[in-house]
Parts: sequence; structure tokens; C-alpha cells
Amino acid sequence: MSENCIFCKIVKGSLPSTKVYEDDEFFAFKDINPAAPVHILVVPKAHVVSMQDVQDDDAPWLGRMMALAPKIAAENGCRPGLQGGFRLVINNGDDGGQEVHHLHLHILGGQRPW
Ligand code: DGP
Repeated sequence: MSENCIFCKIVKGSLPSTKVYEDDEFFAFKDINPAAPVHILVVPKAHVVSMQDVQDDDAPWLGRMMALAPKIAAENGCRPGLQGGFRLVINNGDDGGQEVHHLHLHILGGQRPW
């Protein structure tokens, strides 16, 4: 946990969010400023700043986070099959457009146009 991190506060429950999923490792909630009809953020509960901090031994939990994404997408209204789908985005650092410095996976979906 990092004292001043808003996503750590959301994970802890000291800042409100619309939770859609939680397990021992991950917490997922609706983006406050949705860019698509479905816009969910998945965060590791551990405070990791960005993919810039990731090492080889982070591969297992990163893999689990990626494997979780299609389940969360389907449970939250992303349509199945080739005509459905979703976009996965991780912004990293200022040049990557990251505003909140706690690694998070955006799941964006829903019928277009957005
Ligand atoms: P990024 O630019 O990748 O760091 O995206 C940060 C996202 O986090 C952005 O889409 C808005 C969202 N966000 C920021 N603050 C809050 C908050 O307090 N609650 C929720 N639910 N989402 C937030």
C-alpha cells in the first residue's frame, strides 16, 4: 500500500468505487470517467507503479490479470465473438499518458460508436 495512492485507497475501501470484481490479488471497478459503454479498471492490490517497474518474476501475476480480463469484460456487458470484444490498455508513465501511478488495466468495450 502507498499512503497517497487513490487506487490503494479504493482497494482498501477508504475511497468509494463501484466494485465489479475482487479476489486476493486483484480489484476491479468502474472508471469514474468512462471512455466507452463498458470501462473497467483492474488493479493489482499490491502497489505497483507501472509496467516500467515489472521484472521477470512478475510474469505469473501479470498473466493472471490478463486471463481475468475477458471474464470481467463478459460479466460487465462486453459482447462475445468477433462482432463483440473489448480493448485492453495499460498506460505507463507521463509519455504513456498515465495519470494514476498505480498499475491498472483498462477494459473498454460495448457496442460502437463509443
Ligand atoms: P490512466 O490515464 O491510464 O492513468 O487512467 C486513469 C483512469 O482512472 C482514468 O480513466 C480515470 C480513472 N480514475 C481516476 N480517479 C478515479 C477515481 O477516484 N475513481 C475511479 N473509479 N476512477 C478514477
